[in-house]
Amino acid sequence: AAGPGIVKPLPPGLFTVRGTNAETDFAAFRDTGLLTPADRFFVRNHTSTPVLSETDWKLTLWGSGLIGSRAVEFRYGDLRSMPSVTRTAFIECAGNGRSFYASQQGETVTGTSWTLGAVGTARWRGVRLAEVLRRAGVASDTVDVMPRGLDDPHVSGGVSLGRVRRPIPLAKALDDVILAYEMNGEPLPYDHGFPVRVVVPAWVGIASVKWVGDIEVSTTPLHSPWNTGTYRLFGDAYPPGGSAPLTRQTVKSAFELPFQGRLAAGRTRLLTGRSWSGAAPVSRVEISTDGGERWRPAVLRDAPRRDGWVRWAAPWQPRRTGDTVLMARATDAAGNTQPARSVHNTQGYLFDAAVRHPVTVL
Ligand code: MTE
Ligand code: MO
Repeated sequence: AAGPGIVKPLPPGLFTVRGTNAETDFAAFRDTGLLTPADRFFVRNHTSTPVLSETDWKLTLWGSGLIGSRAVEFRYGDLRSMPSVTRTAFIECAGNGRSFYASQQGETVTGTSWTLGAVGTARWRGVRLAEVLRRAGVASDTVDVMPRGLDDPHVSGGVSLGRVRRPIPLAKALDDVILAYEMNGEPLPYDHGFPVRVVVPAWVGIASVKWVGDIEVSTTPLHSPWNTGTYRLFGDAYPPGGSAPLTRQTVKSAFELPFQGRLAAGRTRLLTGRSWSGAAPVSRVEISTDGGERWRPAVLRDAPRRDGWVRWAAPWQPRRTGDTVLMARATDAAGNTQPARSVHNTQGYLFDAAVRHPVTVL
């Protein structure tokens, strides 16, 4: 049964709610550690949060890629009794930062108008998808596996696109993908996929299917609206059919401050924020307090980490009163640096430019 959009409380001042989506206000990360508590974690629902029971739940693997094409079922208790893995990873919506295509670059894009808070980092515990596939018996010519959620079919423009589902290439599925049943040491909250969700570290959030109910295993490439019509890059810079389906997230940075925040002149203030990348650990962060004229290094407060974010800080003593623009730009260990402009795509995915963050010095 479908729940009422989002189940958990969304205190004002911590979230901005848009339909069945809730973005964490980045300033709300300021007093959190490396991990994002579940009650501050953003929610992106194409549908509505279903309230499921772990005793009724089962996971069915099926398709041409299973040996003898024989379907195999796993119950919640089966997963719980298998060897577990625990891993810290961010989940981020591919559209995080989308609003800046319009507000910063003057470009038109479609989709939910996120600022930078459609991201969170959690410690996920569950079983490796590779282990579940091994127990089910995967044929050697398998190419794709496609998890599907148990939430209601997604209706877009009056047309049902069916249940949320998106293929994962077998090589990735066997690498670091988790079927998670815990988030930060607790059973998954309803909004984040209870009883079991997929976690695909470093990839666009849509790959991490929540409330997973079945997985198609196939010897031929699989398609769904989430890897054909959306979650690819379309636009002048891309081929007519769009880019390949999106995989890894780009580099981003955000200040733990409200937009249009006010700061006192003459007082030293510790500017704090976070940076993350889907390609490699973030190794360097620079900040500007004059709209990008001059840059200086921020101090990293965490060791560079794969699939997580690093916290950083830089002291600033604003002298002149008036409006100014803060900026942060990160570089990852693969050499990706946030550019001055993000390349436009019509659906506004993978914004990676350094964001202009207006503040007022009083
Ligand atoms: N899985 C299902 N079944 N239904 C959904 O609507 N939304 C996806 C993904 N998994 C979605 C889903 C998208 S677009 C994102 S960004 C992430 O879940 C968000 O995960 P979160 O809500 O736990 O933050
Ligand atoms: Mo998303």
